[in-house]
Amino acid sequence: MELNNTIALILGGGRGTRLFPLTKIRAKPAVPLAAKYRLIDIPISNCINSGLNRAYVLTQFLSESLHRHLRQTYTFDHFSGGFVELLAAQQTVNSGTDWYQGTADAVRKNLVHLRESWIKHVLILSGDQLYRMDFRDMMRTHIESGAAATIAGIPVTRKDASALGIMQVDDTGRVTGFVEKPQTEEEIAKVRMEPSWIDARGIESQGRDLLASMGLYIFDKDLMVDMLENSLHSDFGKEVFPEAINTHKVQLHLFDGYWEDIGTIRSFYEANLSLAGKNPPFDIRNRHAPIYSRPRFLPPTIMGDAKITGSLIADGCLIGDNVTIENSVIGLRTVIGDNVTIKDSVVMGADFIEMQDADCGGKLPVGVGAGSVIQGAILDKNCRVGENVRILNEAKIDHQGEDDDLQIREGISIVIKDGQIPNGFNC
Ligand code: ADQ
Ligand code: ADP
Repeated sequence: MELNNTIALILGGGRGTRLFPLTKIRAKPAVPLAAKYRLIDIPISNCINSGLNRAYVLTQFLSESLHRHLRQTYTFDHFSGGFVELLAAQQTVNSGTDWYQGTADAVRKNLVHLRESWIKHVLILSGDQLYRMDFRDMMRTHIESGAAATIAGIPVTRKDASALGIMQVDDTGRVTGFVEKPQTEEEIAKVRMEPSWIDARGIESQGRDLLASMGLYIFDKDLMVDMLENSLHSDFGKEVFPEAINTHKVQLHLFDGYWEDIGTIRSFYEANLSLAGKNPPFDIRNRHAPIYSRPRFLPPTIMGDAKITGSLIADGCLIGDNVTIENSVIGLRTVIGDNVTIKDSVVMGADFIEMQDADCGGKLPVGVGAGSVIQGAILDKNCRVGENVRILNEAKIDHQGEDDDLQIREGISIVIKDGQIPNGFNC
């Protein structure tokens, strides 16, 4: 099933509050993931691996580093017609002064880019999920069912239901009911499925009696344009989709692989760490469907006498002696001094290699200083953590001062990008 009359619109993030402070000074798609990627690499890689090489990324802010990342990573041979382009809310034509209100509004303000007649289908993707999907399968479901819109769905338990859109479908897979983020048992009861329906489709339900929307949609372009132009809907999940199931045929595309929404600090942290073990639920070493990122010319990691277990270590790192790294993700160009212990942490690394004799202008050197112990933390890029620092959050206190270099959110200590933690600091 070719996707040559389809365009992908990747929703790159609204206000970015749930991932704050990682989104404090960057657009959400540019948030580093799994030691050497960025969030946006996941949906774009899925597109490319599905033979779809025309995508727009919708974000709030025109971010120079995101722009550069996309430009330097996703360049296509000009005979292929492929492109990945950033559309930033602050730049839209006729968008007035109000920036994106919600996902539907973000797409509405960019309809001008969908005018070309070769575009028959629009694939709407989220920019903050970790999964691998061949969108050709989804398109097959869409075409074979003759639906006007198709939505990807995954079986979930009640525990997960309150953060997701939950669908009910008939025997043919046509969506007949939908509740966005049900909070009560009554709401859930309205859209509950018989587990046997899921089992009959070759997927073991294992106690999962709900079908969650993955926030991935294929729309016939004309329907989508019509719905957006003739309504004030601001959100796909809350408004466009519920209306579509009443007025058109909307089909479920059932999926049962690994899929995680990584739009909150905790889910982002846990998804990163889940990749670090021996048998990760999401395989970054899949040669048939690789995850792409910007090619870099980095030296190999240089390691002293270190003990590393269940961790990902990216290129260009410098790791000292008597270092212990356990269940952690160590990003590009990370510098770790002697006698350091890092456990259950995501260290994003640095944007540059700081020379050993560099004059840091009074700042501490970039990286984690000798003798420090870091546990349960996210260290954003270019952090300067001093010597004998202890970041353990033993008291389990949340501390959310927006401008502070160290913040604790959802129980996770976060050192913000370019943050500095003085020698001997203990938290
Ligand atoms: P949410 O993820 O809560 O639920 P939403 O906040 O609308 O929905 O975000 C969807 C995607 O769009 C995210 O990737 C987000 O970053 C991005 N986004 C949000 N506002 C944006 C804006 N103004 N401009 C550009 N991008 C924006 C949705 C569905 C649920 C479904 C879950 C699955 O509404 O039904 O279950 O996704 O994760
Ligand atoms: P990575 O993806 O390798 O972490 P980035 O794309 O974020 O790297 O770039 C890291 C830093 O390097 C940027 O903040 C910027 O200062 C610098 N940089 C990278 N590429 C360029 C470029 N083409 N021109 C200018 N500066 C660049």
